[in-house]
Amino acid sequence: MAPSAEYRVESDGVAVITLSNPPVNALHPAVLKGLFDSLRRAHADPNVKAVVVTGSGKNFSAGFDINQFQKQSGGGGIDGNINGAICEVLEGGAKPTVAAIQGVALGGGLEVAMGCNARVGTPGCRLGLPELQLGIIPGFGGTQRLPRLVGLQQAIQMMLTSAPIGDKAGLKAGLLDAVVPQGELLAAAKRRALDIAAGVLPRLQSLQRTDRLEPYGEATAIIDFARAQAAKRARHLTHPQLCLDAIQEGVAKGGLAGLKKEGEAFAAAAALDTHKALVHIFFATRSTKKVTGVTDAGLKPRKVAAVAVLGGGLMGSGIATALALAGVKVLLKEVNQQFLDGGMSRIRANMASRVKKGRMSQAAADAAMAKVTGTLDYSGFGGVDMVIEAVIEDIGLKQRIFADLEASCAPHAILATNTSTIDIELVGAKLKPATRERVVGAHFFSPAHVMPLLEIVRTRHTSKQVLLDTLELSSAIKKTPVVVGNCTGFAVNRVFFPYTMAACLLMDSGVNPYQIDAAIAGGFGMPMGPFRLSDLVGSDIGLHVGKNFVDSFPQRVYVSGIFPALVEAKRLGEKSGAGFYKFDAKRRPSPDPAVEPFIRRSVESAGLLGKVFGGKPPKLSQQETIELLFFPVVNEGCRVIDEGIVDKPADLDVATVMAMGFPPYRGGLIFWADLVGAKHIVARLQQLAQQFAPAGLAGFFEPCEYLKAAAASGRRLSDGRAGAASKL
Ligand code: 3H9
Repeated sequence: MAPSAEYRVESDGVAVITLSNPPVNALHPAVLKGLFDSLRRAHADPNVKAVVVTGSGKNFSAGFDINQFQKQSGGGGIDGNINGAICEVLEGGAKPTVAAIQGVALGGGLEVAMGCNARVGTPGCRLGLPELQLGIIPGFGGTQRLPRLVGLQQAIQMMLTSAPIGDKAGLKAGLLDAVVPQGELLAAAKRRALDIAAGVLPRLQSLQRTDRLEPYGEATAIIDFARAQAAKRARHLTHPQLCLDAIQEGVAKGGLAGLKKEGEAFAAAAALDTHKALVHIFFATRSTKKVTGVTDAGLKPRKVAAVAVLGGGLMGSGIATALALAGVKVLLKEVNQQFLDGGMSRIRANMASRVKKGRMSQAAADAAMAKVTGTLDYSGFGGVDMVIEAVIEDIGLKQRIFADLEASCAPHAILATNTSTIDIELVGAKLKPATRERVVGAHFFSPAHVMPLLEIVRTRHTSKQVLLDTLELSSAIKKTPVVVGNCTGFAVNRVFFPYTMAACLLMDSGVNPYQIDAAIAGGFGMPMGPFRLSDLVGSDIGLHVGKNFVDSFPQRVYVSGIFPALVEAKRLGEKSGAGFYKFDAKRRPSPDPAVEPFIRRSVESAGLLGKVFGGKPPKLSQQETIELLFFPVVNEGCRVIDEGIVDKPADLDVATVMAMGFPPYRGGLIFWADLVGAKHIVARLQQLAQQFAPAGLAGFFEPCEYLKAAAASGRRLSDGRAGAASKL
């Protein structure tokens, strides 16, 4: 159905304009033009007394069509003349207007509704201005109308957090004038519109209102506070400040001046790379569900209603929690009663923590908990649709378990392993060929009930149906899936192994690890630096996982002496109270002088200072530190693309953002690398390879063929490799 705004005049003299662009009635230019033309028609028609604007299907509108931002530069080719005029015509045209809101009214959708003289909502509707999460600011007058409808304090909160509010909060705030059941929406909106036309109700124009705005002094203080908060929370981002500029102008000089400033600030934000990166992440996150050859193969996903989880440790209990929260029946198996009790209480604690944080009610937590049953044997396994094995990383044990599963489960049941280090084909190696088709990796990230990513690892034998069903399950449990090929570390851990290694290489060259962490966290925007991350993961785990990469890719690894030394001294990180940092009782980190002798010995045994730097520790700028750590990561990411481990480069962007906290406003690893430019990355890696060659470490930096080819041809790394043989 082509995007449009449908127009009809009903017998009571109300013109109903329906925004129509399924599934969310995004405001495509054709919808906006349709709305504008319909409004002019209604205002000019003497038989029309009032106007109701609504949306087709389940939603009012999710705002401006974000696809347009990708098609055209500088804010999506927005027609400022029409768009500026729409709200003017809605608000102050010849006939009063009322918005009838069901589902979502977000961004431009809510701005259209705020342009109307009144708003009627339905239970469950969601209202918000989430433009900032796309790197822009509201551009249809939202920065001016929302503060005038709900007050500055709440309006700023809604814009800066991008979080929508529901019908009850909307009514309380004054954003909605009434909430009625869905079946009565249109009638209620029409009644209100006719009452306004008849003068029974006042015709309010939100841009003119001053009753909800805080007095000037208070308003200025609120804006100042918001500026400081935004600068602290998002120090790399300028668009929140641009949004506040527009709000401030409106407060100081009135709504019309504010609208003008909003237009300028919108254009400035839309020109930033941040906007392009965040729009890229918006679509990339939704496209990971579409896997070439799987989701387009004409198969129907089967519902996974019951799942057995093997192992109630940290991962197993987290996975069980995620499943139960989504209403999936869970059978949790452990080897003895004590371990089973431990697993069940971990799940209970996960639920309790959500209740405590106000993220769910006690009743909902109880209902979710009731979905979980404990067991010590395989007797109930014949009734499950899927098993997720989350026992310790021991290949012999896993193979024995999978043989038991082959015997105990129904022939359709998916047999998944949550291993992060073991070759999935080896796990299923001893099974019958038909069973091997049902074996897949379901790699959750810890804590599994919190982290949003699920790496679905396919082997050469995994069937398309099994992948499709696992994709379906991931949607059901609200995880973003990324289907990847089977290799050491799969996609995420493999791409990031050079990160910790490069950090250690710098430290072993004499650079202070806390300085490195500061450059990567504060400087680049990662949630924490590599040494702080190592303390979180545990140096024992890091050492164990690192060995896999040393075995798999010996030509491009750096092995520091620091990890074996820390493990031997039981400096395992946060869990043991000290690692690179020391931790207080509340697990807050601070630099630890006691780690210095370990670092000194590691520097001495590495010998890099003498071999590479002539005895003088290098003085690296923040930018040089970022490049030294991230360019080897980009290099490995390019290998992963080249080998067809991911379906498309954008999947790697989503995976790095969701699993590693790579800043979304940089667009993910490969998007960021394209902004930096393959040419620069290759030149720098070659220079580093040369510099570290005397220490036998040229291979660690040597750029791969994919990267070099992109640098030579000018192709973007995110274009993927033409004609690449996919492993998927
Ligand atoms: C704006 O309004 C700027 C203005 O201030 C002024 C400009 C001058 N456009 O997420 P889902 C698609 S900026 C185009 O899977 P859910 C989405 O890609 C906009 N497409 O479902 C997906 O397509 P596909 C401010 C959109 O139920 C399909 O709809 N608005 C848009 O989990 C279903 O989406 C926002 O930032 C759009 N605006 O969540 C709201 N929205 O099936 C962004 C969605 O092909 N949207 N699509 O993959 C959302 O937050 C969620 O999509 C929503 C539905 C809550 C609406």
